[in-house]
Amino acid sequence: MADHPSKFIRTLKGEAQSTPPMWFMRQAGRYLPEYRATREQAGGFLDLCYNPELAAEVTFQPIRRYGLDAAILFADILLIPQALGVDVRFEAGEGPVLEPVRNGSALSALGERDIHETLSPIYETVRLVRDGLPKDVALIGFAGAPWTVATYVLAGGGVKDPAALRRYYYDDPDFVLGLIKKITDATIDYLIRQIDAGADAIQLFDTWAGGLPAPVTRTLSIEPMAQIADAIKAARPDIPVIMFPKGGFGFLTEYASLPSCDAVGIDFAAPWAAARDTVRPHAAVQGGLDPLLVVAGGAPMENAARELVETFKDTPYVFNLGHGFVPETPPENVARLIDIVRCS
Ligand code: 1CP
Repeated sequence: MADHPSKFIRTLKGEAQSTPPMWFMRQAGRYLPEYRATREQAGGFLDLCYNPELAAEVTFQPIRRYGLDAAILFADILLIPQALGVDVRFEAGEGPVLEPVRNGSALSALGERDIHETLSPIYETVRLVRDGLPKDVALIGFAGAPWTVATYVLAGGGVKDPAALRRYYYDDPDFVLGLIKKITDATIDYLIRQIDAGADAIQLFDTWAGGLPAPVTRTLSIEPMAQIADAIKAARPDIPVIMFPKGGFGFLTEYASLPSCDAVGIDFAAPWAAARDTVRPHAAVQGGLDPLLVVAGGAPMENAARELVETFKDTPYVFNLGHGFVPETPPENVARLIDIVRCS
């Protein structure tokens, strides 16, 4: 697909660019005043996710403001457990609260209902966004990787040390693998529907891939992500898959070498030149900039951005952060960052 209208998609397929394509994790979100206004209009965070017109609106906001190379569907990784029947709430200022699943009977109750009954508004958002975007701006669909989603389901919300939840796997591997399998199967169906509604690429977020012993990393992070990517490639072979295993630096070659992995997202702790040398020639690279540099702005941000572009010069590289924007990010620093990348 060397002739794809999107430079971002061509890069994921292995083409180096003179200026890297660019988008940002959490590019729609609380740092933007227009997002805060639309979220207010929607009611709660989940009301926003399930309202196709408003979710499409917040997906467009950073594209309108900055003219990026890709939009990312506005939704959340916790919609999958909700569609499987887990009670999910977002308390103001507190983050997600879930009804934990910790035993076989709670596990067997998951997925009794058709997940698409819950998720159909998301497919409508994808259609609205794809219809409204210029052809050269790609639309990224996404889901959480099964291990990251499982950490929220096991803990009943976000926790300080998600890697410690591996003890559930040591206590009862069949239970945890059963949970991972339900999440994996639902995620495959969900992502194929996103693609059919218009998503041009898929990103899997494994935010809590770090800090696990190597065999556990392979079993709980790499294998389920590989299964999802393989299933996507089997069903929709043209769609690139990006894997973002945050904290998984020691395993970048393993993720990158998976036959269905087109690109690997690197987090802000990854050493850039080493990431370039290990991931290439297996896959394209995305990301790496510390999101807190964009809070700071000025010379530290500008010098780091130039150095990042220079490190990945002449390789297929997508400019992005090493994790999402934080709410205190000044939007004008984002505009300056974009200028720096375009002029470097
Ligand atoms: O208050 C608000 O308005 C909600 C803040 C917010 C936003 C903007 C949440 C709650 N989710 C989102 C959107 C979101 N989440 C996107 C949309 C697109 C974009 O990037 O612009 C995406 C891709 C996600 C993915 C997501 N949700 C992840 C993986 C990526 C990451 O940031 O690590 C995770 C871990 C979540 C869970 C989640 N969603 C929201 C919160 C507060 C949390 C918990 C985070 C934690 O435990 O630290």
